[in-house]
Amino acid sequence: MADATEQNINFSFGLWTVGWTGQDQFGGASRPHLDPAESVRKLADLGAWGFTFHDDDVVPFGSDDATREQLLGEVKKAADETGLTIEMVTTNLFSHPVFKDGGLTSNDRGVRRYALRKVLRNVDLTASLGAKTFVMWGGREGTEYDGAKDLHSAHERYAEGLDLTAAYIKDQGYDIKIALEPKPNEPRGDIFLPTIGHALALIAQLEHGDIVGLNPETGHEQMAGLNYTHGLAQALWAGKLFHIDLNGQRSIKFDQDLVFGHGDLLSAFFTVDLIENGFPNGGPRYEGPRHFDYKPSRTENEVGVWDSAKANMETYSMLARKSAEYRADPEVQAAFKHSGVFELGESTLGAGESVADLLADRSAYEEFDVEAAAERDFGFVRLNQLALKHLIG
Ligand code: ASC
Ligand code: MN
Ligand code: MN
Ligand code: MN
Repeated sequence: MADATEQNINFSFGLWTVGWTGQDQFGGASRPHLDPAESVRKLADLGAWGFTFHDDDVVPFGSDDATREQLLGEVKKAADETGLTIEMVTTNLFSHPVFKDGGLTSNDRGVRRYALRKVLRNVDLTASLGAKTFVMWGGREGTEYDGAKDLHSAHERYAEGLDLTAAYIKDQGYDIKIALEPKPNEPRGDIFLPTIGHALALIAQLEHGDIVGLNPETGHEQMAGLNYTHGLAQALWAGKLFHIDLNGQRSIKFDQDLVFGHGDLLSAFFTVDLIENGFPNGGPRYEGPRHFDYKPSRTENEVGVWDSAKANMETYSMLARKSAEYRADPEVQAAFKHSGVFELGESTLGAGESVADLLADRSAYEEFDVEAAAERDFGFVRLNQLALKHLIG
């Protein structure tokens, strides 16, 4: 796609996205199966830079080793021929009924050991393909009933599984980072690590948390009523934004996995603004691929599959251009200044100032004119309207 190439944006897609056949809770597939290697070629034609997959997207669960080698070989060949980068690999610990009570946190110890073996096998695969990110979405890690698990043990086992995986990566000398993907619910009633914040808190408790970070998905945060851009910001601030899953979601309901921007468009604008332009006062930047994890709606046939894949890149590219213009607009910069956006970048205590100095500073409290300060107009509405004008004006 001209736009993606022009702006040199590294767009990437999960093979399970375009490959989704439309099977849902209430009905069977509405589209035929797509050959993964063919999808790679098609994504390359559309202007994508890379792709990702779950083991089971390419190699059906239970395949023998020869079949596995053959099917992986076909996808590798497609990657080589098209120049597409395999940037991330992930493990399916959710489809087979053996994982119905979870993988790393199943009450069944045999299932946990099996899940860990499946994960480690895919860590080896990730390394052999040269991918740098290993995503772990614990979709079945959770409960429907609060009494179904010892919830303390569940967190112990989750941490154990993650630390063992991270330690294995280090022991093997692999250049791979783990990215955890939070989701509040679906398919479980309540999933462990429901939000970015929960995942960050768990990572901080790990022994090998230095190579464990996040892969936040737009819709997963929005399903919890949370602000995706704020979540990305906190993950960046913590040095933990390793990967992203971009898509669209219309408020708190089932996981829609819409095209990026087809949910909350203004939120998508600010997501792109953060990713492409960084924080107004500088700071850490997201350097990874612009990865889409969406589902072409069940109403579409193969035409709609590729139209929707293109729509993700097109929407992102349009928002990238519009957010660049927004930042470059002198009126916006003046509005930032008026609103105190730059002022928030200044530390609250002055250079060399101590708490004792603050306590001694009468102008900070005793003589501070709270009434005058309370009268300040921050101009946030005007600033937001400027964003809207750049977005749709
Ligand atoms: C993933 C991931 C998800 C789920 C979902 C599977 O690996 O990031 O959000 O699996 O896409 O349908
Ligand atoms: Mn989703
Ligand atoms: Mn998902
Ligand atoms: Mn996802």
